[in-house]
Amino acid sequence: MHKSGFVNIIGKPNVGKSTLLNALIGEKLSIITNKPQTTRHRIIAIINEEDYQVVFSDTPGIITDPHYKMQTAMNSFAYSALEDADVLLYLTDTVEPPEISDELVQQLNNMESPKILVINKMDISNTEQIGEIQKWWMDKVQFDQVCAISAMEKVGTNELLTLILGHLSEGPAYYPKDQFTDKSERFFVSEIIREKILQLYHQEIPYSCEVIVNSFKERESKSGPMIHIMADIIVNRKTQKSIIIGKGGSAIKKLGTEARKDIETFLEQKVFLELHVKVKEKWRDDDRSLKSYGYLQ
Ligand SMILES: Nc1nc2c(ncn2[C@@H]2O[C@H](COP(=O)(O)OP(=O)(O)OP(=O)(O)O)[C@@H](O)[C@H]2O)c(=O)[nH]1
Ligand SMILES: [Mg+2]
Repeated sequence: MHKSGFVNIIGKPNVGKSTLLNALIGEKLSIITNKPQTTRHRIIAIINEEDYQVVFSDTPGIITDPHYKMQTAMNSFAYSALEDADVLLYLTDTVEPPEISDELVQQLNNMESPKILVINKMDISNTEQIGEIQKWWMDKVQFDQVCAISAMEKVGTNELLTLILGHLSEGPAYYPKDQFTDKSERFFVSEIIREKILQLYHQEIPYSCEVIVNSFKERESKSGPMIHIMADIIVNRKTQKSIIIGKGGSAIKKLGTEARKDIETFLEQKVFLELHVKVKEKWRDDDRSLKSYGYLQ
């Protein structure tokens, strides 16, 4: 018998959804930072085995109070994961006080598919905190199962996978068995650059940036084949452009070096990375920009 299904991870920003996705598939696919709203798209990652295919979705953290159209689009990606889940993983942690809208409670309780409450970051929580969080959630939502894990330390993640497989029913492979994501190499390259922006810059800067890879070419160099990548960093205001660049170009140089190293690891190839900064005022509220950056259809 061949089993398959869509297993969708949702939850508030920063609870560790992307860390869990990567732990489940055993690869660094989704970017992870200690800043909320790191993930902006729905990203599919597939586990392919002879007798099953699990299609996981990582989603943006649900934003309670979206300020920009971009954030509304991010929420739509998260909510879309409620619609096609064969199994839903609702991820939470014990770090931030629990919070959920009545609307989402209702949506969760109306779902027919099994839903598992996953309490993450058990490495930094005690039993009492986990018990309290579990009680708070179980009073609101009728979860089928609860489990505590540490996605970062991969504790409890194998047991979670076993639980998930137990919920999957007989079905065909939805994707070719050699495919492990729905996103392109260009997408992951732009995500790696964005991850470095989130790590290296402060306050509003990372949230004002978008990264677009506009050229990706294999070339011969003296030291062998090399991928030449050109990417634009879009910022919201002129002042942000000079912050990204830094004094004498020092900040963007550091960004380029760090991003290139991780891109080389990801692509397993030598990379030449060229970054350009462009200003596009209020792009986060501009339909045309949002469309061309993949936030709107
Ligand atoms: N201590 C601890 N930290 C964790 C664990 N899992 C994730 N983190 C940290 O929590 C932070 C957020 O992790 P992400 O995986 O980016 O969280 P996310 O839910 O995908 O966040 P958004 O994409 O912003 O919605 C990072 O600093 C992670 O290292 C865990 O099990 N234990
Ligand atoms: Mg994420």
